Amino acid sequence: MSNRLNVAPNDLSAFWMPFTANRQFKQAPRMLVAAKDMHYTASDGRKILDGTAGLWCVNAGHCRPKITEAIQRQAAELDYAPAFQMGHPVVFELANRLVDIAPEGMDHVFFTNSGSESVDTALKIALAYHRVKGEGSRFRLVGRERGYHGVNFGGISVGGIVANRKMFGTLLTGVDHLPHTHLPEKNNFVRGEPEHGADLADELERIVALHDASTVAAVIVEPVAGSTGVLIPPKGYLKRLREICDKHGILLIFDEVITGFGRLGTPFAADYFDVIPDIMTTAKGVSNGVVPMGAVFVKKEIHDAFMNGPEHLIEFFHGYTYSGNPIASAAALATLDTYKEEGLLTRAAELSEHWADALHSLKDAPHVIDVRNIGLVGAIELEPIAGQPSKRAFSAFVKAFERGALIRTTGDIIALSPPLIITKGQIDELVDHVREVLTMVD
Ligand code: PXG
Repeated sequence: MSNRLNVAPNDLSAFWMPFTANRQFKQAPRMLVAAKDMHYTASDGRKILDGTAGLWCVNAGHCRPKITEAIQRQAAELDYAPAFQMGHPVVFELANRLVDIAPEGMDHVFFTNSGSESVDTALKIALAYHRVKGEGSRFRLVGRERGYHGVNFGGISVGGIVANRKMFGTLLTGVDHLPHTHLPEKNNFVRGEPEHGADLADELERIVALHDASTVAAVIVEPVAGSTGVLIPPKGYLKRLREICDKHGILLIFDEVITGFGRLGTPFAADYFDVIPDIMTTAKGVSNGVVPMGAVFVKKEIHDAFMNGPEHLIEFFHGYTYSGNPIASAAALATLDTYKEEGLLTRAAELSEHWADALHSLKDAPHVIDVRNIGLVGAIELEPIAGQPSKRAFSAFVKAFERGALIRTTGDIIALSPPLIITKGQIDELVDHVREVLTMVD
């Protein structure tokens, strides 16, 4: 039996931290204790410039008063309402407000609590949609190498990150993967969308030819792959995927968990690339990361296909205890208000030239082998230390934190995605931090 009284409040051992080198972290913890706008406060009182919007989610910046007040008000008024066979007004208002800013034709929203749940929800909607239409033979799902679609079983099955998959058995069956689109030898140091690689979308034709279109339900891709190091789609690639899906009756799912809510300078990446998917998964920025929430957008035809059976029967056997939770919904409504009042869903477009100039000024910094950018996302790829992948970038991350900037690394890639309220001066400051730590690392 544990003796709780003997456990110091700052004992770090009980918490098994997610996606973290637990033992290393606990020897030298990096603790955040407060946040405001563009900055965190570390436990030693230092201000840390947030170069990553938390984990790509705090698009409106930290502790914004409107959002804080909305959560406080909602918690005092209606804390929780059952999500099944019951409703509350805030979530209906939120769904309408989301549809208002969604790409044309995406008229319905299914709520979840995270990106991972949004992805698994979208995959289930796709499979069930074909079945209710009498095309139940369409059971195959197609993802992409280097794709990240969260950590639930559906998401890791269509995802393309080896470390996230290899420990977990057979995963979903009937899944194929498109090749990733990262072609550094052809596209390095390009600003925005790269020229080469649109033809990689034609690999979908090969997969369809192998299995027959009548077995393929859906293709899921991140419009811009975030987690695996900001892989920007080659010019024309997403349009080509859309055409091939249309030709074969396959649903196209965009995973906009990172790209949604203004990251590219448009409300969604679908707007940026002018390619409208059939289903769109979101999370993170929908509630500014403050209260967990995810939202899956679907086209009217997909939703309506479910609405055909007897009216007293549940149409879709899926949902979460916290789907559309009142407090998360209130946080999301206040988030949308903040985005609107401050023009944040398009602000990245105004900043993107300055952002690109600042990032590409790192071209000649030590170890840099590529720089990529789009909207307010950027990546600086470093030459790995021979035999020790990830080490150089991770030590840049630690040094940046010590010097007062939060950056994110994946492998030997530094990924940057600041809150959309960042100023030009703060962009320069963030990039100066990166330049400086690159001179300090091995
Ligand atoms: N899809 C995409 C495209 C994502 O980026 C998820 C799904 C899963 O979301 P949840 O809310 O279940 O974590 C994500 C999450 C990183 C990083 O550093 C990226 C994510 C999460 C944590 C870290 O790149 N993306």
